[in-house]
Amino acid sequence: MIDLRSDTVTKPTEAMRKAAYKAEVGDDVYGEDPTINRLEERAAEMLGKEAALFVTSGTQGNQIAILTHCNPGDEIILEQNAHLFLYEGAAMSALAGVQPRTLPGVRGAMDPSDVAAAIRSEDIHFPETGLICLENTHNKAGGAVLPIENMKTITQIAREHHIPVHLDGARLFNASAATGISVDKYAALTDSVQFCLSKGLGAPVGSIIAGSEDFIKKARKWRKRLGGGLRQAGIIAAPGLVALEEMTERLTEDQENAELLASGISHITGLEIENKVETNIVLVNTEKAGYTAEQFLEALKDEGVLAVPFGPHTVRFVTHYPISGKDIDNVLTKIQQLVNR
Ligand code: TLP
Repeated sequence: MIDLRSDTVTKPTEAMRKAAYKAEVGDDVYGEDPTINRLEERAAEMLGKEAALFVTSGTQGNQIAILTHCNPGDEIILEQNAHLFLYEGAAMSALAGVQPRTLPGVRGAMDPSDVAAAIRSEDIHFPETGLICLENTHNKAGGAVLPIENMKTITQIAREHHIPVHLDGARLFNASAATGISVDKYAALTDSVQFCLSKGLGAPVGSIIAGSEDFIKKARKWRKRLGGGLRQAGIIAAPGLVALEEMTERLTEDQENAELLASGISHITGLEIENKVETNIVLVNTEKAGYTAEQFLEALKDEGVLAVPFGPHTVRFVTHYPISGKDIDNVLTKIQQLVNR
């Protein structure tokens, strides 16, 4: 099987497994796990933030950020196809007691004037605008990179209104690989940031949230409240350190493979590429080939390729370690055979 369902399916490298085996550990609730401490320090340094916290998943990191920034009854402004809105089980409402205020986006980017207009004024009837969330790269928009100018304008508006901004940077390193803009430049624009170690960076588990010392101190307490206090978890943090040291540079390969896949598919009659491929995600429309997404995926599975549905006629492919150019050639041959049938 060639598994292009997500970059979450990556398996830890040899170096990660060795690092896990050898990791020095301690009780992290007491702040005594040296490996977790090193991972948090290194991540904070790379992002140019005062402090960082190792959390179990991107969802946990995003939700802890919301719980830390907001009060129950607040409203959060975010793009209408944000992962936080579509794919986190309404956790922001279930856990933090906040409501989402979604705005349309172009390739995941909200119009700054829409954001300004959506900020609540002082009125006894209104919720408070507690947070603005951005997502870079934007998953549902097909791995689109949020333009840094768009981020700057929105964060400027937020600052004028004293509203914090959180960045769901699950794939921030992919954005950085695509633009050459370092992750700390993106992170400098927002009060908090979450990125995943367990996607394209290949670690088996975990995400990082980063922000000010004060933010992370409160976030650490929220993680504990959620039952996310870790003990001798250096064994899962050690692969995260390897991910940061050894796996960021190679993300350009995933991008090249995504471009290769998109270019090949664009020559197959009946299939259309829906997104401008900027990072490691390719969205394919199957309607003109006479397939729903589910039918196409079923047939593709019989050919030995996995992907996921992203709409009634949209299929998402994600390239990741260790998928090679040769694998992509194989996938293209299989897709061609499927469409010929
Ligand atoms: N995305 C997963 C699925 O949940 C859809 C995927 O396969 O792409 N933010 C963004 C932008 C994400 O894409 C994801 C995961 C998360 C947050 C949540 O991360 P995890 O899965 O670690 O909770």
